[in-house]
Amino acid sequence: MKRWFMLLLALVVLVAPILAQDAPPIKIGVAVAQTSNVALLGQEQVIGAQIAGDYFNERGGINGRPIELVFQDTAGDEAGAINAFQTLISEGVVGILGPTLSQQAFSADPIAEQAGVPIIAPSNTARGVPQIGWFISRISAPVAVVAPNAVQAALELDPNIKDVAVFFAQNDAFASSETQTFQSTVTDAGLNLATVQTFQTTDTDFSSQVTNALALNPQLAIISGLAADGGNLVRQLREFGYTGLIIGGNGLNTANIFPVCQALCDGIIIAQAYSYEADSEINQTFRTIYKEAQGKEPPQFSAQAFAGIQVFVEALTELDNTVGLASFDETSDPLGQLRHHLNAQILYGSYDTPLGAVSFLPTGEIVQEQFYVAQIKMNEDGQTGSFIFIR
Ligand code: 1QQ
Repeated sequence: MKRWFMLLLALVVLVAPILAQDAPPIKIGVAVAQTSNVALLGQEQVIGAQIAGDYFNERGGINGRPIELVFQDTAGDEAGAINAFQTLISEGVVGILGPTLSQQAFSADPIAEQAGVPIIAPSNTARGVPQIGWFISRISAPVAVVAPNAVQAALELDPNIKDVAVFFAQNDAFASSETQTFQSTVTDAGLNLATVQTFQTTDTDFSSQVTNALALNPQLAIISGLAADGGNLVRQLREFGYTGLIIGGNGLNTANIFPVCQALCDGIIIAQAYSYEADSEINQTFRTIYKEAQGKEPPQFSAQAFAGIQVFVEALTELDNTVGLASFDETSDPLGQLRHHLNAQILYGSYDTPLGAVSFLPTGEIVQEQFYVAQIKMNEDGQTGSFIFIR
């Protein structure tokens, strides 16, 4: 009896990986901005997700069963994100990494919630995103905890800061959320919030906002917008003669702003939810792969996308180890059941990612320990530069 059992066990152990390899790949959706102005941010997410897809498949995928990343461009608006989500959901993905903007998440996430599809937000940092529903989690720490670090760093660089000019894009949910955090951090630090200037993410001319603000002689300017508008605002602040420190929010957190503000990007301070210097094994592995492919240090948005795919892969693997992914095939709704249990597992697990050790609150909010601040250093050529960690 015992011998038979051992033989059977040996057979299962030997055959299961072979069967797993024959099983179709597990599809994970990636819905980020590959076109439009928002692609300045989304391109970095595509790269991070692709690195994760290759890396985890090389290591055997989900217990021998490969994953397939299904990319769907959201472009930069709500309609694009909704379309991408709907397409991926009907293609049978087990979950979706996306969208790029909080502004898009508030429209597209309710569709995933309704369909019962786990979402991991790679870069949705506005207040309220995880609260959209049970299926919505984020791997991108909220501006409320990340952004204040930039103000502290600015005060360390220039203790004489007293008057602050704040700028924000009022047509963007993230920028409107981030500016609230910046404004309360400024007043809580006993600084004078000299002026709050508004703009649109589609604006290219900021001369009236800049003129209004510079009339008040601020020593610190804080910008909450996206990459193209934010980069142009930085450029115009400098062109109009502003010499004080500039903090850029998360929307400016990419080397893709370098072509926009060029040499005038120099010195921008940006809080970070990731550092390529973090010395964990997984981060140094990710950093090496990224550097070999891209010839530069990995940025936050790539690291967050990698970490999001990693969470899907590790949660699926754990689910396979505990109940077995094949067991869902015996239910009346295999994909629906898998999606539901996958979401529960995502929330339950903890993950050693390039962002550090992360886990989730029951709401889907990320629990992350370490935050940083970087400052942009432009090279002599005025075209290339890097993010130097100052905190
Ligand atoms: C958000 C963001 C964006 C600026 C990241 C791409 O943080 O929309 O929430």
